[in-house]
Amino acid sequence: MKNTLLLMLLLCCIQPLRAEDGYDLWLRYKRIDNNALLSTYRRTIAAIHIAGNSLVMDAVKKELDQGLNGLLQAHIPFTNGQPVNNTLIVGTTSTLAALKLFPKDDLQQLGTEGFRITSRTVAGKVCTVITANTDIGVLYGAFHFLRLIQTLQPVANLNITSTPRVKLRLLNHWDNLNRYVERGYAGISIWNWHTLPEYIDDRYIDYARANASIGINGTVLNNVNANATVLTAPYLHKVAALADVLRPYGIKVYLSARFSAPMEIGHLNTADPLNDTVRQWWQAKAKEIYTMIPDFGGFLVKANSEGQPGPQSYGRTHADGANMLADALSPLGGIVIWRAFVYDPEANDRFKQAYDEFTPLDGKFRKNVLVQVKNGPIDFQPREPFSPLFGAMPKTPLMMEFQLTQEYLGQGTHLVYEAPLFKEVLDADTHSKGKNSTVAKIVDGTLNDHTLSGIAGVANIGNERNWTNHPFGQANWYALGRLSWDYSLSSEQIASEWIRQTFSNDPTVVNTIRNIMLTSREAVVNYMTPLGLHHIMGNGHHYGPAPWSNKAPRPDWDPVYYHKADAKGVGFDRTASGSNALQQYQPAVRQLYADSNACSDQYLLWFHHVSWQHKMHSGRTLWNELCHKYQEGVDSVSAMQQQWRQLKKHIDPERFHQVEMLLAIQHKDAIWWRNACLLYFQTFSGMPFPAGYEQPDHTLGYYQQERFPYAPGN
Ligand code: GCW
Repeated sequence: MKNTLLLMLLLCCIQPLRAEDGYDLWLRYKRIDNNALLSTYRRTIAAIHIAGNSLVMDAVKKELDQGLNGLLQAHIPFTNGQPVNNTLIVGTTSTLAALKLFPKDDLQQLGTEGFRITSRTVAGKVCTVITANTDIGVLYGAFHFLRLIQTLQPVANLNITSTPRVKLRLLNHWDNLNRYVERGYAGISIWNWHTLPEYIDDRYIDYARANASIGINGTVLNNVNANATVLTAPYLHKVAALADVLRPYGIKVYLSARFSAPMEIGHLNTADPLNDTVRQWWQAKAKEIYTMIPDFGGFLVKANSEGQPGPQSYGRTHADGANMLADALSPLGGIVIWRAFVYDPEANDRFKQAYDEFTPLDGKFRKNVLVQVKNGPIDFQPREPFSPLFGAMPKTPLMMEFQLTQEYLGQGTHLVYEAPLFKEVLDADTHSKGKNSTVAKIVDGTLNDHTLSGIAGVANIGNERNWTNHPFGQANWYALGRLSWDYSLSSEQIASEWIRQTFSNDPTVVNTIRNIMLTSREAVVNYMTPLGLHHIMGNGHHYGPAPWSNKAPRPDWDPVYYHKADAKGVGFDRTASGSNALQQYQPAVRQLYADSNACSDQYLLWFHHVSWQHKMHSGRTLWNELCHKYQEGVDSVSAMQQQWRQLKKHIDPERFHQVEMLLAIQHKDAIWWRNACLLYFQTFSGMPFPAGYEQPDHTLGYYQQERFPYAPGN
């Protein structure tokens, strides 16, 4: 009897690893599994006092309630009166004014979104204060405070001040109105346009919470390959309903605007940006939007790119187009984000196109226009040098566009942690105003004194239960938000935070997963496109390798255009003897890349066509180095698998098994990439695989005849 009782008691105390479906993202708020810390936290937060009434403050209250009750497994009372000892006091500088906590000017530096969290004595009681100039700042502070607890940080003696470095921190959804997501690998769109505006899916609210928790403050709801229907009244009502849900979380909505909308839904016979009727149409449209959505963010525009309409169809420039929309939006407080993703099949090097088209327009855009530039000159490859536009348009605020959805990075089945990629670009020195003119300082506006600044991530979110399909896709969403808020955070720190909140604070779990994450980006570079190869993926779907492809409707959609392999060697000569794209960089940057013997391996084939016998820094020939790198990529994935397996007893079975299966796909794909690419390049190099290397198990012909007509996202 006694034994049975003991056993029952024991069973109650053991917390089994419950199946988790990933829906809660990094906001799981599970009980703190460190008892000593748990009691400390409980002691430090004995009551909560929330000052202020608004939808935002309701969200603050709800989140703290849910978060603290979950993490501390204690019901913490809300108080209204004088603070007692260990009260968490939460409010704005005005709602807390009576407590005379801070000298007035002291908080001005927090601006409209920053926050402060301090431990201090209030009316003789030891308290923790979360404050900001605005309700939204308070919400960000509340999320930060919850993150401290979730990641087991001390919450006594706090003195934290935090403000965002970048003003617009946006997601770009490439979601179509029929819910198909272009380059989406996580199901269909979360926006259920058919049931809006009446039906508000809980997911919209959880989406808002997740974004607010990492500081994302805007979302472009629809694809840049835009459908004008979203600008019609019935759809604007749906957009307004989403705006209402997102507003209490500080998230503004934006729309991708189709440039030819005046013709398609306005029945005009032109969309010429200098035509008065067209201009009036956009002005009226803007007013209509703002009557429904008073805090509407503005328009994102893809124009004269990949078949999209634009001002050039009327002999006008990108600036003419952007300014027309900017003029319609500026009296209402809206902005235009005009994309610089343009390229022309006639040009001799796609690399150069955006720079050639946009730099002459520097200084010609209205004050409420940002030009949004992809991180690299081509298209979201595993590794690209920074786009030469950064540093070349000092009079224009340039917004960064990263891609969270892994179009060229293994899509929904490969584990690739992108923070190191983002950081590599942000930290790159453009030398545009002397040394230390980093891309980050251009993007945050400080280098050229712009007040508008922004970073966008092409969303990897869909209606999959866990949002991103690959559980580790969530980390890229998380990293985008955290880095947009503060790009000085390290990839390691962001990974640790994410792991602790998403999986566990157990040091074995944190260290092992962080290792996996931090090696994953270099792994994908190595097994797909080492040494500066780029864009050699299958046409259209962009999933697997197809370096042999040479039959696309446009030469610049074909891999052979980018690698230029022949009997002499491989790589794209972008020096003075080739396309001279290097000329678009400052001399100090040019110098890094101009000499094929000095250029770092990472960028070698981006800028040079080098012989198969070329001597690499390692002492190997280029051919042997290529073999070595592809193998290294495969080996890294094996190592990732091995490390993951060690976590079996530490991770809930559902997510453990899911990641295990996905890593197996990634490993198989890495081998596929290695074999297909090396067999193909071998037809030019004519050199044998180095001794001891795994030999391909199929012929080149086998890989070439494979077809993937139903690859997702295409
Ligand atoms: O990367 C390419 C994609 C297109 C995308 C385009 C863009 C939305 O293959 O699907 O279109 O870039 O960024 O506009």
